[in-house]
Amino acid sequence: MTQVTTRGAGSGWWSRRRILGALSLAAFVRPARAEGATVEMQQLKFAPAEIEIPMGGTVTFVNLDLVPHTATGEDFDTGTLRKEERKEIAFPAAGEFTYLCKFHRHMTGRVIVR
Ligand SMILES: [Cu+2]
Repeated sequence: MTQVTTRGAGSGWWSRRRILGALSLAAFVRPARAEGATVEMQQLKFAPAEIEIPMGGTVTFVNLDLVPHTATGEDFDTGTLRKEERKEIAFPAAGEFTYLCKFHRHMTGRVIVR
């Protein structure tokens, strides 16, 4: 009785590990995580304010407001973007990159690169 229970728990642990392995593989190849993402600057906000991309991916910032904006972080800067202008930024390394607009410092966002 005790042996059966032990063996049962053991195989359950192994199959759980196998399922987790399959899940992480699925997450790795999942196409929903696009390599190129877009952040809109609209109504004095970044949308989405937080975005996750894979390592080596890009984020295109596009200004939909009448006033100029920037997306300025420690490691990158779009420079001034006027209405309808856009700038693509590449993120070759993993990490979390916060940024703001130099003209409207309450405008903040974050790019998470995994
Ligand atoms: Cu701005």
